[in-house]
Amino acid sequence: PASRLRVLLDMDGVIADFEGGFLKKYRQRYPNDPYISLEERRGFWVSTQYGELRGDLCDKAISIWESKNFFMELDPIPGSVEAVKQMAKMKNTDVFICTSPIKHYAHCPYEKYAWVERHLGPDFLEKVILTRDKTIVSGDVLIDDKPDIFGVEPKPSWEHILFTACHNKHLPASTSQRRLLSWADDWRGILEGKR
Ligand code: BVP
Repeated sequence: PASRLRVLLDMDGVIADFEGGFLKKYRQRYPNDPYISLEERRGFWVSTQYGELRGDLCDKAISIWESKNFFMELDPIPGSVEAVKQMAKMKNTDVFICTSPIKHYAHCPYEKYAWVERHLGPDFLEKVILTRDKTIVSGDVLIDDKPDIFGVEPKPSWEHILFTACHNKHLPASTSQRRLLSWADDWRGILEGKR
């Protein structure tokens, strides 16, 4: 029997534009405070870099993604919706969205489901995995923009494909980590290579 390929897709930074949504709402809410352009972003944690810019900006950054409608109103990453829908229609392929909600749970988990329903359709609600530890989820590939993904499982079953984002594009080419540069890049080739 042909074995199926299981693909895990991160949400923020891979299918939903967390960085762009953050910067837009941060500048609207704090127009008189300094900000970090997407070109200047370094490191996965937005809050850390804002805290380094000025101490009080860490909490101000956090206030943005803890606000109602932040996750709901994120734009899709260019090409993501079409790619995910095409991927899910491929033969012998199971696609899941594997995303870590923030610990301030008032809005984020609900809005992530609502975003998936709105942009990918109600059938995709079956495919949502909310977890703070992706290492315990099994799969063949995990496409994620976070460079370091750790948890209780020291040997996750998936190969991590690093999705290029403003905060990771300057990292030195790693021998162990392959990249997907964008949704215009050859994601089909990566999947075929894993079968
Ligand atoms: O829900 C997102 C946003 C949040 O962490 C989660 C990352 O999930 P994955 O992309 O790994 O699935 N988040 C939180 C902070 C700071 C918290 Br204090 C941040 O700087 N960046 C960030 O993405």
